[in-house]
Amino acid sequence: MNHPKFTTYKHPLKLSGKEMIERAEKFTELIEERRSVRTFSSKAVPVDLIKCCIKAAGASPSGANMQPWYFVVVSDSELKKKIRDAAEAEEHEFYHGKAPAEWLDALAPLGTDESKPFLETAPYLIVIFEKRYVETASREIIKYYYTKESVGIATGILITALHNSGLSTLTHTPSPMNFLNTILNRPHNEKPFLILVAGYADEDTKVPDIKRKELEEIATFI
Ligand code: IYR
Repeated sequence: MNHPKFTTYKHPLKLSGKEMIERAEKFTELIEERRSVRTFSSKAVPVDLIKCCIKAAGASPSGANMQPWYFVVVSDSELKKKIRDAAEAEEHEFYHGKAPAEWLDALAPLGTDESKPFLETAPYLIVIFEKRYVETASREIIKYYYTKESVGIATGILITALHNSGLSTLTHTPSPMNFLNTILNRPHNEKPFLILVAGYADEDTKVPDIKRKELEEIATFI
């Protein structure tokens, strides 16, 4: 057994109570303005911005610190087209037979259908993979823990980091998504988690008029 090694930790911020609340309110105001968008501008986004936000996502907590995430940043038009074609084929199945009526009813306010032009318009498709285990050189399988939870948290931080830098995103999950392993040449131990479409929201972007739940509906203080 390896003995754990510890180093001193101090939170980087040292704020007064007033500063803390001001900072929290400012952040909440900003993140409350986050919306998923389905129309993107093709305006270029510097790849360094995406790299920086992925670094932020890589600082997420994870089960046994296994960091079970992998990000493939797709900007190549041919690859984006391949992903769009494969995703639209799955979505066609979904909207024309696979999805139960209740699911289609729940989606109706969003106005979605099988057409996914944003998969080609947006400058980046960040394909997020969940590593469920790794195989060592000696073919030993090392299991990772809480991979879905960990990758979900990392995705949340990535969405937040992108929004914080002025970009919009869409979490997109055509199902099944195994075509992503083929197109992006990723190994079997990686399961596609979602496609995070990222770029500037188009000037004429419209979003459904939906409301967020009130604090009282989502939290209890006991
Ligand atoms: N994957 C489909 C359907 C869809 C499902 C959910 I849950 C959404 O929140 C939105 C869409 C699509 O992308 O159209």
